[in-house]
Amino acid sequence: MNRPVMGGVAALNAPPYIKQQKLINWVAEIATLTKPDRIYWCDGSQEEYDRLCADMVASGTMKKLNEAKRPNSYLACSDPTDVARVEDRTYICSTEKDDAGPTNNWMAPAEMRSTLSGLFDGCMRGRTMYVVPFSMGPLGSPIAHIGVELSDSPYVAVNMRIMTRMGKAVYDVLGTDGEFVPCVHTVGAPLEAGQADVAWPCNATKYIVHYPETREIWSYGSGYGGNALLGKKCFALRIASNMGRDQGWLAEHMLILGVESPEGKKHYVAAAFPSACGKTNFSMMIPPVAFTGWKVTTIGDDIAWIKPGADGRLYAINPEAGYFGVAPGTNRSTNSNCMDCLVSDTIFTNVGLTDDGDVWWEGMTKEAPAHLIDWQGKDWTPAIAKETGRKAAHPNARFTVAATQNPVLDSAWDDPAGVPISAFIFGGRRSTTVPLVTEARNWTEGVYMAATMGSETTAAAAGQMGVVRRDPFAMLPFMGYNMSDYFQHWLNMGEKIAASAATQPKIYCVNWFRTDANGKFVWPGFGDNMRVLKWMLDRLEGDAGGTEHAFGVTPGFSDLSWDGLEFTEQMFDQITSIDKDAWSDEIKLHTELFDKLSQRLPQALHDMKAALEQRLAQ
Ligand code: SAT
Ligand code: MN
Repeated sequence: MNRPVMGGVAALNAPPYIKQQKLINWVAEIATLTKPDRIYWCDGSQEEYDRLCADMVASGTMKKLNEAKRPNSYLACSDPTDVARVEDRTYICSTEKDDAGPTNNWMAPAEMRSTLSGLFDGCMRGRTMYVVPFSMGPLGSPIAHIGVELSDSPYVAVNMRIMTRMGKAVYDVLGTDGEFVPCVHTVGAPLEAGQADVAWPCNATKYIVHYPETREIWSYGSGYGGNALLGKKCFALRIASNMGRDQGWLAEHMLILGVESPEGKKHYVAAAFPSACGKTNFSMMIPPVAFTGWKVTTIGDDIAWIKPGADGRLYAINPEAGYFGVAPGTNRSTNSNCMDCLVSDTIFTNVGLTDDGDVWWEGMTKEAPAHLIDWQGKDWTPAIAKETGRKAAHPNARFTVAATQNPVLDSAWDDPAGVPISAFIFGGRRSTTVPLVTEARNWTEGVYMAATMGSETTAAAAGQMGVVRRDPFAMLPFMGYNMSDYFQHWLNMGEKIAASAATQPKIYCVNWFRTDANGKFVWPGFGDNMRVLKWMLDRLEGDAGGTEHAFGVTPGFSDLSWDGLEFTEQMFDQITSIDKDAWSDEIKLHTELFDKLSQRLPQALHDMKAALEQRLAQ
């Protein structure tokens, strides 16, 4: 094979519009280490996107969907061993182990660098290294930050174009000496000369590594989602949480939505839920028919960067530009706005391919197609599914789609100044114990609620599903430093707002997922979550009732609006009752968490827990 090499290193050919020598030197250095056959500098154009997709169709990585049914859309199916984030392979490599804290995997930076230099040596052989410049947040915004990802996966390059502001214009913002977070990614599957490629190259060995002090990301062996699209969890949460701690702002696993009353009063709220617990659905919610005149609009569906403004209030931006959402369960009744997003220009990953060249996943339509090719490339029929339990789509199958396709995109979504946050919502997936909604009586009580939140695990991460684990702030897999220091950072932020002229946002804890004796969800969820959201807004305005109990304020049946929904007081009781025995067990789990985090846990949270225990004992 004739390779365009210069002295054993692929020709750099940096485009003339790149003015930063440090960046060019870094690309050269990584190319020398990883030894790709070619270097390709992404410009972010539509032409480039179409070309890379066409190349991947030719190589078998993607299939083009039926143009008449789903224009300009593709399906990629991953290796069955590479389908979700790998939390046990994710590392925070701070100099001091205690700075990563007891909830993170840690390795000394020098040791990790030596492990990785072996793995990355020649890892891109036979492949192209894509140089992917991207901005998290509106280009040039004072809140935005820039990254450059070097990846040997064209799938990553095209997904990054949807998920971030990716392309040539980023270099103008960078100029000659602007800062960027260097992100190196490889699927870890070099090709020998003449060796045929596979549809989804990856490696059984995986490392997702962060150096928080030098703000670097190195990812090895996976091509999937948060493991590979490094702007998302790696940068916008793990690295950015470090920046936020140092610079006085917050990087959170939160959707941001706008909600406007019929009278035209508008609030923005940010809501944290673990992966695959409905953030995308909540952020695009369609209020029930009876809520005439209420409007919900989306700023973001997964990540929020939140900074104090000159007036003391907290202002949030969505650092992303697209949605990488869970496909299964998405349909016209659960999230019609999302279905509208997906009508064209979408990359689907690990869903089923119908006989007419369209996609299908569990829950998309009431009736399944009579036949399709499942995400693993096998024949699938409802009868086969019944017999074998095999799914058409992997439970963590995803769509990648631009925010601009969202019919309820908020007009301020791209505003570099961000939007003011009136309330924070924290939610877990709990079949028992935790009531539908609770309002914290003060900031510290809210931080306690968020810190002790538990949730049943989902398919978004490799590992067992459905086990309750503590997931503080829905950040457990995404925290870039010591969790206790992060709690302290939240307490500090609250104090800062209190010391300003602004009012602190209210803090709520919700649970849409309580089940009945048959294991069925009692709460209808989705659009009906508007009923809970309205109660919160009414509370903000000071005109909704609620009852105080051991750990906050919860609405009574008559405090919520039930127009257009048959929901009995007895059902309401099922999802709001506070069972003393269950709570005594729950507190034991708080104790377990606090024991684990004891080294740096803020005293305010110990005190809050002691007070709670006392109230529960009464
Ligand atoms: O794969 S991702 O990390 O992007 C999805 C998620 O877990 O939220
Ligand atoms: Mn997420």
